[in-house]
Amino acid sequence: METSATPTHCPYCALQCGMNLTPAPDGGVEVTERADFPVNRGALCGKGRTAPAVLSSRVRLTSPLVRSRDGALRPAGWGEALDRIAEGLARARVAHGPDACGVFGGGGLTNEKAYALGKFARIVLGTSQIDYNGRFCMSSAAAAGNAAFGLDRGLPFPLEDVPRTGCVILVGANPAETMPPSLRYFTELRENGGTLIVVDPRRTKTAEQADLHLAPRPGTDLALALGLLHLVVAEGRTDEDYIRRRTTGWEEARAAAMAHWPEYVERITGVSVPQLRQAVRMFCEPESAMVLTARGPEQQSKGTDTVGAWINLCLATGRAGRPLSGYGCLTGQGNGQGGREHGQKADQLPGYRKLTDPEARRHVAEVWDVDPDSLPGPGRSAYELLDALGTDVRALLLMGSNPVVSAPRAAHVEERLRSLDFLAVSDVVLSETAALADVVLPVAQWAEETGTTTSLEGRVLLRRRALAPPPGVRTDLEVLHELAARLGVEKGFPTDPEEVFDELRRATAGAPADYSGITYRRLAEQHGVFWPCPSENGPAGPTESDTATVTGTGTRTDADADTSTSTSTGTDTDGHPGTPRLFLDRFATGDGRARFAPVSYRAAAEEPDEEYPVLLTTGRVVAQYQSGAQTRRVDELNTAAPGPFVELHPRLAARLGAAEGDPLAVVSRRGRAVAPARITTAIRPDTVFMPFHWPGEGRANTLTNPALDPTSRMPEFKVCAVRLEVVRP
Ligand SMILES: Nc1nc2c(c(=O)[nH]1)N[C@H]1C(S)=C(S)[C@@H](COP(=O)(O)OP(=O)(O)OC[C@H]3O[C@@H](n4cnc5c(=O)[nH]c(N)nc54)[C@H](O)[C@@H]3O)O[C@H]1N2
Ligand SMILES: Nc1nc2c(c(=O)[nH]1)N[C@H]1C(S)=C(S)[C@@H](COP(=O)(O)OP(=O)(O)OC[C@H]3O[C@@H](n4cnc5c(=O)[nH]c(N)nc54)[C@H](O)[C@@H]3O)O[C@H]1N2
Ligand code: SF4
Ligand SMILES: [Mo]
Repeated sequence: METSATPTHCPYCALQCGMNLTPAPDGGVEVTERADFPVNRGALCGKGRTAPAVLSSRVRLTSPLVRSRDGALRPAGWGEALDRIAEGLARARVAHGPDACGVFGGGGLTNEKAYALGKFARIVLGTSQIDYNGRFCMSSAAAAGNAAFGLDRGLPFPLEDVPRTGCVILVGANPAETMPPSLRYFTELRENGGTLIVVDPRRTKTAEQADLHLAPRPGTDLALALGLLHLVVAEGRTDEDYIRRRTTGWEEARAAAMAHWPEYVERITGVSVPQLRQAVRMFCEPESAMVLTARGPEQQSKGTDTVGAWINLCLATGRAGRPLSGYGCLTGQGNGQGGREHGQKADQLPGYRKLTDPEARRHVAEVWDVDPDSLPGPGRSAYELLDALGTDVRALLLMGSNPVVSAPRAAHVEERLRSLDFLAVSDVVLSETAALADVVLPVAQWAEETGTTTSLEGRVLLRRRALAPPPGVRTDLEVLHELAARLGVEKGFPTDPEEVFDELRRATAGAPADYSGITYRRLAEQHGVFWPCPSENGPAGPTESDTATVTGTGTRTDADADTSTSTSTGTDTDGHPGTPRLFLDRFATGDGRARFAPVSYRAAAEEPDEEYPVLLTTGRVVAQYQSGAQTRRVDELNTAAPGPFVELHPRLAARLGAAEGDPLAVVSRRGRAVAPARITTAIRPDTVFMPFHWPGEGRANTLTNPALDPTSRMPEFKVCAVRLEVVRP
C-alpha cells in the first residue's frame, strides 16, 4: 500500500468532491481534507466522509457466488464463476440470437468501465440490448439539451460562475441534501446580491435558502415555465436581438407559450399569478441569469418538453451561451456525465456518437478493429429492457445498478429479473438485485482501482487507487477481459485502466464529447480537464474558440468580459486546454443557433381521481445514496436515516386520522408500500413524498409509474396517483 495521502474523489454523487485518502492504523484508509480541489474546497457530506466504511471486507463480497442446485448462493472460485457466466450468455445467444443477451450498466461506473461495457455488448455479445440506470436520471435533460443546443453537457459552465450571476432558478433540485458542499455556491450568489428562486412542491432545506420559493403541484413544471415565458413576452422582456442572431423557432414557441395565460397556469400549478410575476422580474432584471434543473422536472413522462420549456425561457431572454448565463442540468451520479457519453446507452457509441450515424460507426469500428456492419443498431431503453427480461431477453449481465430497489414498478421488474434464464451481477456488496443472480462477482471499488469520472461540470477527473482490494476481489475491467476471452475475443479488453482510456481517447476523437486531448498525466497534474478537449492536431470540438481553462483557486476575471475567463492552473501547456464554457460564440447545432422547443402543457400520465386522490412524489435524503446498496451498510448513515417514511401535510394527516409515526399504507395501481408517517407543513397538502432508498415493505418504487417520456424514455418517478390509509394493528 502507498504510504502517504492519495488525492482522489468521492465514490458517490456527480459533484465528485476532492478528498485525500490516508492510510489508517487498521490497514484501510481514512478520508482527510483535500482543500486544494476547487469544487468543494475540502468540504464533504456525511456520505463522502464515511465512504471508506464500504471498503471493509466485513460488509462486502469477497468471493464469487454461484447458485447451487438447491437454489442457494454458494461461494465459488473465479474460474467456475466466469465459466458459468460465459456459458449462460452463450447459451442464450445460440438458442435465441444475439439480442437475447442483455447488458445493464450504471452511471457510477468510471469512463473506462462504461466504455468497456458498451464495447463488450456490441462486439463480444453482438447485442443491441444494452442500456443503463442513467436513463432514469438525466436522460430528459440530455434529450432537451441536445435538441436545443446540439450538445448535452450537464453544466455548460463551471460551478464557480454560479455566485457571479444575477439570478438562479433551481427547478426540482435539492442540493442541500443531494450535493451539500455545492450549497455554498448559492449562498455566495445571495451574498453577492444575486437572487435564488427554488421550484419544488416541498419547502426543502434548499428552498429555505431561497428568496422566492414556488411550490407547484408535482408534474406541472411545464405549465409553470410556459406561464413565465408568457409573462416575459407580455411584459416586453424578450431579447429580440439575441433571438434574431442566435436562435431559430421562436415564432412557434412564442405562439405555444402565449396560449398559457397566467391565470390558467395558476390553476394548473397552484402557483399564484403575483408569484409568477415576481419570478419573471427577478429572472429578467439582472444582466445575467441561469436556470438549473434536476430530477424534479426531468423525471416526468414529459420531462424532455419540460426542460425544453425552461430552455425556451433562457433563450427568449438571451440567457444562454453568454457569460454567467445559461441553462444547466445538475447531473446526479458520480460519473453520470461520462457514463452517458461512452457507449452504455442504447443508442450510442463512445464520445456521444450516434449508433445510427454511418460515419460514427465507421470511426468506432476502426478503433475496435471490427467491420462497421457488424455493429448492432440501437436497443431498448432501461425500463423497456427490464420489462423485456425473460421474454425476448433471456440472459443479463448487470454492472453498477440495483434495479430491484431503484426501477419504477419495482415488483414487476423483480419478477422479470427472476424470470430470466440467466442473471449475472458484478457488485461490491450483495445488493437486492445481486441476491437474485445465478452468479455474483465481487469487484473492486473506487479507492482500490484507478479510473476517470466526468463531473456535473463536464470536468474529467482522475480517481486514484489508494489501497489494494481485499483478496478474492477483481476489477470490472478484469471481469470483462476474462469474459471476452471465454466468448472468443482475445484482444481489445485490456485490464489496465490507462490503456482503456487511451483507446477511449481515440474512439472519441472528433466526436461531440471529445476526450482525445486528455491524458492521465494531465489529469494527475491539474484539477481536471473540461471536455471537449481535442488532441493537438486532432479535429476541433464544437466550440473551438472557447479555449479557456478555469482557475484552480477561485480567482476570477471580469464578469462582463465577452470571452470566458482564462486563469490557467499553470500546468496545461500541452495542447488544447479543455472547454470550461460552451456555446459562447455559437451553439453546437449545424447553423450554430439554438433551437426553441415548440411545447405545450399536458397532464401527467396518471392524475389523481376518486380512487387514488393524492399525488406521490419521490426523491432523496441526505444520508442515503440511491438504492442504498452502499450507504445502508454504513452505521453512521443508518443512524441518521434509518428507514423509509411518508412525508405528508398536517391537513392530509388529519383527514386520514394519522399521527406522527403511524404506519401508513400507500397504494397505487402498481402495488402497496407501508412506512411511518412524517407530518410536516413543508409539503403541499395534495402531495406525499417518499424517499426511494430502501427495499422491502417501504420500497417507494413498488408504487411508481413506469410511464415513459416519448423522447428520452424517462419513467415518471416524480408523479403518480395514490391513496393512503393508516395501518391499524
Ligand atoms: N444524499 C443523496 N445525494 C444524491 C443522491 C442520493 O441518492 N442521495 N443521488 C445522486 C443522484 S444519482 C441524483 S440524480 C441527484 C438528484 O438530485 P435532486 O434532483 O436534487 O434530488 P431528488 O430528491 O430526486 O429531487 C429533487 C427535488 O425535486 C422535488 N420534486 C418532486 N416532484 C417535483 C416536481 O414535479 N417538480 C419539481 N419542480 N420538483 C419536484 C422533490 O421534492 C425534491 O426536493 O442526487 C445525487 N446526490
Ligand atoms: N422512485 C424513484 N426511483 C428512482 C429515482 C427517484 O428519484 N425516485 N432516481 C433514479 C436515479 S436518478 C438513479 S441515478 C437511479 C439509481 O439507482 P441504482 O441504479 O440502483 O443506483 P445505485 O444504488 O447507486 O446502484 C449501484 C450499484 O452498483 C454497485 N457499485 C458501486 N460501484 C460499483 C463498481 O465500480 N462496479 C460495480 N460492478 N458495481 C458497483 C453498488 O454497490 C450498487 O449495488 O435510481 C432511480 N430511481
Ligand atoms: S456531495 Fe457528493 S461527491 Fe461530495 S462528498 Fe457528498 S456524496 Fe461525495
Ligand atoms: Mo441519478
